Order: sequence, then C-alpha cells, then structure tokens
Amino acid sequence: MKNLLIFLFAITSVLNSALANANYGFESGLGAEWQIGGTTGTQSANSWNPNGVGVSVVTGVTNYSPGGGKTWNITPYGTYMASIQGGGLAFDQITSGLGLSGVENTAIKNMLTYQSQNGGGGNPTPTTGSYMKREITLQAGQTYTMAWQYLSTDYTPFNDGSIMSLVHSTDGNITPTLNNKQQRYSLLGFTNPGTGNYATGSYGATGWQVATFTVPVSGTYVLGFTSFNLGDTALSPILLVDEVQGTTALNGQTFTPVNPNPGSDAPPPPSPSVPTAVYNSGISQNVWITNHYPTSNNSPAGEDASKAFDNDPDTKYLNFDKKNAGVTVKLNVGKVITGFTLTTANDFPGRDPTSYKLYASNDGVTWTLVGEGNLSLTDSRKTTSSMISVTNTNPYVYYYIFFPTTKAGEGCGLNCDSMQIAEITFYYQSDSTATSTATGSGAVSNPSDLCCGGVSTPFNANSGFTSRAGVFSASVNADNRVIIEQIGNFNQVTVVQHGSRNYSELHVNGSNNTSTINQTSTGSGTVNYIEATLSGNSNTTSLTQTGTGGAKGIYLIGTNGANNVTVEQTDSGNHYAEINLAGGSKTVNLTQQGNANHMAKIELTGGATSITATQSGSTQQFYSIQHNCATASCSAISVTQGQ
Ligand SMILES: [Ca+2]
Ligand SMILES: [Ca+2]
Ligand SMILES: [Ca+2]
Repeated sequence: MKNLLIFLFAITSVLNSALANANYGFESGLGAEWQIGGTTGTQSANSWNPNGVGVSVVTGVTNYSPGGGKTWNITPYGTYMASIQGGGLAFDQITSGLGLSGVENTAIKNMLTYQSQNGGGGNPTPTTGSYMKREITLQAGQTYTMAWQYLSTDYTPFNDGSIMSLVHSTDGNITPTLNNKQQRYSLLGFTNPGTGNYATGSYGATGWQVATFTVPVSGTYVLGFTSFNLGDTALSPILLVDEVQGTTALNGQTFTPVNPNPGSDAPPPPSPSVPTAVYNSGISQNVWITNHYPTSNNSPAGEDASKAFDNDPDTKYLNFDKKNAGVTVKLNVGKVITGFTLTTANDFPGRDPTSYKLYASNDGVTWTLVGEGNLSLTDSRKTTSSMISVTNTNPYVYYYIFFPTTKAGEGCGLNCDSMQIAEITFYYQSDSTATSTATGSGAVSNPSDLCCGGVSTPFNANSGFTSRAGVFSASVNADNRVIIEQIGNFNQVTVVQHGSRNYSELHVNGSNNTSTINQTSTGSGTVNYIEATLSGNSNTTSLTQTGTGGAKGIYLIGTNGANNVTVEQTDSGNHYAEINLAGGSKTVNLTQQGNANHMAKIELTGGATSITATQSGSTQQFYSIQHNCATASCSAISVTQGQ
C-alpha cells in the first residue's frame, strides 16, 4: 500500500515503515488486518501446485512450471506477499463477502459473458475461489496503489480470473474510482485473450501491475482481492498481492509485465525498475554524494577519493596505502544501495583492487557489512565492470567501501605501489521508495577490520577488567618497582621480579636494544604491571607475566619501525594487554594462556607486520585488532582462541 501523493513529494523518513506496520505488505503475515473468505493454508515457495490452498502468505514463487514450457519465478516486495489460489468458496459468496451488491455480481457475470462471446471464448461462468479483505482508511483526493500479479495455472479456452474491490464500509452510494473506472470493483488478470483487463494466455502471468484508487469521501473502506475459476473448479489461478511490486522472471529472463487489454481503461504496468547511479553533487540526479571520507589522505594531488564518483573515467582515486584503501561516502538522502560497478583507471593494472568490503551506516559510527567478495577487474583501462550486487534491503546514508587487496605482488615498482580506481558507482533501484533522512553525527569512524584475513571479533571492554587495570596504575607503592630508560643502541636489559606486587616501566630511546622483563607472583591479590614505550627501531622486547591468580597488565606503545614484541601472560588470573605500534616491519607475538580472563587490544599502523595472537585456557577471551597496513607487505595475521 503506497500513497502516491506522499511518494511524489517524498520527504518522509523510511517511507514504507508506517505502511509496513499497517501490514499492506504482508511482512507480518495476514495479521489481524486481513480477513479470509474461503480457505487458508501454507504454501511454500517451491511446491506450488495447480489447485492451491486458498489464501496464504508466501515468500515467492520458485521454479514453478504450470505447463507450456513456462517456468516462473516471482518475488515479493520485501520478504512476503499474499497469494490467493483455490479455496472452494462459491463466486456469489465471494462477491457478497467483499461487500458487492447483487447488481454488481450480475454486472460482472454479464461482462464475463460478453468477453467470452467476443473473442475470449471458454465458459464464462465463475465457479469457486477465495478472497481476502481488510478495512482501510482513505483520504478523499489522494491516489493510492497496491501491487498485484495474476498467474494462470490453466490454459485456454479454460478461462480463470481475478478481481479487486473497494467499497465504503457503511455507505453503498459512495463509489470510488478503481483503475481509472468509477466502479466498486475492477477486473484484474484473466487467462483467455481479451478477458478481464489484463490477459495472460495459457500458463501466463501479468507480471507485477499496480492498481490505483481514489475515493470521493474520506473514510473507512473495505479493500478486497479474489481469484476464481470459470466453468470448472480445477487448475485454479494465483493472484499475488503486495504493497509494492516485486520481480518476475520467465524461464530465467526478466519478464516484462503485460499491457492492459485494448480498449481497457486500466493503468499500464509500472515502469521497470532500473539501477540508478549515484555520483557527486553537481551531476543532475535525485540522489547524490555530499561528502567523502577516505581511509587516509595518502593520495597525490588531484587523485583524491572524490575522483571516483565524478562520472569521469579519466580521473581516478589513488591511495598509496595500497591495501585496505577505500572511502566512505555520505548521500543527501539514504537509499537502498543494491550494487556497484568499478571502472579501471588509466594505467598500471597492478593497482586494480581484487577484493572489496562494503559497509553501510546511518550514523557513520555503527556499521553493517552488506557485501564482500573478490573482484576480477579487466586489465583493459578505463573499463567499467558489470554490476556487483550486494544483499541490502535497508536505506542507509553512509556507505563505506574499501579494497583489502590489489592485483600486483611485491617488488614491481609503479605497478604495485598503490590502489587506484577511476570510478566507484553505487546503484539503487528506481522503484525503491525506502529512504532514510538520518544525518549522522558528522564524524565518521570506519569499522575496524583485520588487515589480512581472519575474523574480527568486537572487543568487549569489560568494566570489571578495566577497573582492575586501574589498580596497576596506582602501584607506586608496589613491592617491586623498576623504572628503566635506555638511551642509545645495542643495550641489553633483563628484569626479573618476584613479589606480590611487581611494577616495571621500560622506556627505550634508541635502536637494536634487547629488553626482557619477567614478572612472577602467586596469589589472588597479586598484581603485575608493565608499561613500555619504544621510540627507536629494531628493538626486541619480551614481556612475560606468570603466576597463579591475581591480575596482569601490559601496556606497550611503539612509535618507530621494525620492532619485535613478544607478550606472554600465563597461568590463572586476569590478563590484559594493550599493544600499540607504528612504523614498518613489526612483529607481534601475543600469548595469553591459563585458566584466566584474557583481553588483548592490538592497534597497529604502518606497514609490514606479522601478528600471531593466541588465547587459550579460559572462559573469557576477547581481542581487538585494528591494523591499517600502509604497504603491501602486510603478512598474515594469525589469531587462535580456544579453551
Ligand atoms: Ca511484501
Ligand atoms: Ca481453472
Ligand atoms: Ca573518475
């Protein structure tokens, strides 16, 4: 159920939600709103038979072949639609159930006879079927729509048909306009040529059609739909109903809905839904990009992220981060993006992305993964890919796409120094009315992601653990306290602490230093705390905390490259490790073992990193790895968690 006037001046947020709540789209089943005449049953998408169960709510028509070499696939708008097929209720009971008069019943029969005798053929007498109806509140002067589709399981000359009705709830003298005719009913799909308002032929379908209706007086009306047999009671037709049209395929090809019969006043089928591109503002369109948030500004002048959305294959977005480079875009209005194309840039195929991840958000902070996969872009330059479809049914204002990998390997110079793309073009379906006017906070934080594979697990910052960590920071009165500052190169330091409270601070200001700290304590009240900073290169740092019970915390920050860090926390207790490293060629080995609670947070920037993280032996194991690889030589991250 869609209000056309509101649609035309679409300013509302998530337009369909209020209507969906009213259940014109059957996403809540038949609910309390829809009443049945005839029978109701359960119809599964892939087990359609020629006779039907009456009225049911279905997810689709899947690979149904009624005959004639025709195989139909029909999807609803959203997840569900209503199906009316069979049911055994006599036609006169159907028309009276819908609120139509005896005069109207006769008029319908006369019309069916007339159509039969003027080219339609077949037995014109309606026999049995079923119907559904509901009350609907309508405003005078507004145009409303419902989508429907008729699918014939019968063949000519054995006609079948379907009807829609709209009657005022109390006043039979009020006559609405239904499908352009001032009448309380409208013939919909029929099987025989020239019958009904839309004819399918044997085993045919109308495709999705959109019925329109207006009322002269605001008030409560009863909206009804029915399908029924003519002449016989076998091979019952299917009438599908939804608030907005879904899709139809015949023998694997998109099916173009049939036109209304010649001479009919009934409306033509809706325009086909077409993928509609989204570009930067300034290009004439209804939906455009208002902001770009690149993953980094590591781009040459004139090759920033906005160049991927300017509808110009001669301009490109290039990012020397190479791996995981991407961009978040913000739309002027949230739409359901259902796919995208990529256009290769002018030079160096090695810079083409070979995989992608697409996230969506309405606040720029909380993200939903809507698509990911490998890409196989052509080596031809300035060439646009076919549509890469994603699974998304919600309107979002923000879309974040990034490319974990690129074509080229290492050591190939300009061919593999960056990621580049001439165009990233997002598409929404032209008939999708769902919008979001969320504005976000203005600040966009792209979702963190593992650099090189593995599974990202959200970090559960347990407040109990962090408060224990706070205990460490108050450890100036610890039993054992060591503060070491190394200035210079090639120093070697080993610290061993045994006691109930061990505290070490290590500050390395130089290169090629080797530092080892071992803390051991036993007892539930013991604490081990290590705080380390590394501001040189090529330092090897090994931090170990052992002992039964108590709490263990290690906090390490390194600002230069090529540092090799090993952190080990074992035995029972609570283990907390935070490692923050910048620069290239880093190695992190983290081990948390024992009957303990493990939490590890690793944040890395720069390139060339190897991470091996193991958590085992405990019931609570949390880790968060944020890694932004600046070069291609980011090697695999290995994370192991287990009991
Ligand atoms: Ca629906
Ligand atoms: Ca039939
Ligand atoms: Ca461009």
